[in-house]
Amino acid sequence: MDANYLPFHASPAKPQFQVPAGAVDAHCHVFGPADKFPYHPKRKYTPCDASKEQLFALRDHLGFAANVIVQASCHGTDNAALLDALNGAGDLARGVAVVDPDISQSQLQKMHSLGVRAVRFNFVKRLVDSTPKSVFLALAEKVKKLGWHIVVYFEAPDLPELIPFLQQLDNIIVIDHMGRPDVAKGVNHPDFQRFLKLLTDCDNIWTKVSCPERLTLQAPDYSDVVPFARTLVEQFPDRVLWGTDWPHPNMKSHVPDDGHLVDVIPLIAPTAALQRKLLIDNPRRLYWDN
Ligand code: 0GY
Repeated sequence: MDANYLPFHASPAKPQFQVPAGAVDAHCHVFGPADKFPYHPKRKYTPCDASKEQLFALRDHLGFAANVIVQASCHGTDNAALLDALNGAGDLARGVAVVDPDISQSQLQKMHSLGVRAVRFNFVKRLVDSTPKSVFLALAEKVKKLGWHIVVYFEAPDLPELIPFLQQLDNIIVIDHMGRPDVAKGVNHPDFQRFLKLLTDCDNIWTKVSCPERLTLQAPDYSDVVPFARTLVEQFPDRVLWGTDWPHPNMKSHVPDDGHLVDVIPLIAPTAALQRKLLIDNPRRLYWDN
């Protein structure tokens, strides 16, 4: 693990908020263990190992019924750790892979049978070398045959440049971490209003109202992030997902307590109906009903 890397919380609190039965943690990762699933040679960071067993124990501790496990950049396009975790979880997990452009339909089909339902396009420059958009467009076409969607990760300053690309995709698109807004600017700033307009204009675009720990300027109090997530949940109740982002790679400010992250949910989804959509109906529709 990198010298300045902060390992995940060793003993997160039991949340005060009890998630409804069947709830899905729709954004989390497994890392290694490196002796079995080595990190990718081109990775930009080396994390602390975070095994499938540790993920499943956290799922149970927090009260979730299932996970969506997202391939992280430190494993590149080698999805072995992800597929191993999906295999170990059975019906209790689905996956988001990162794949090479020349992947065959039969390799994709095999991933599908293990629970993969999406590919991730990562535009965050500190995490990956850039990929031409034409390559991503071709991949999006390829996975459409399986009914897969696209998970997209970028940071707020990159949105204007990415909008035409996103509008060319007709798969369902899920944008990670609310497009990573600068919360100091407030929800009324043109940057976040641009993000809201994108979701208003394109009904195939969803987002994860996740990562207050990455976005806050006042850790470990996440109240500055709440208005952003709550606006999205209230305006687009059928197109939002929630996830812990365990094991929280590349945190610099603090180590989040996953129990406290769960306690943010009722602040961003204040009614039982909104909580049900966010935690059950939406992820089940996207990851389990196909
Ligand atoms: C996240 C966030 C990060 C890392 C990755 O693929 C990744 O390595 O997604 C990050 O550093 O912001 O979604 O887990």
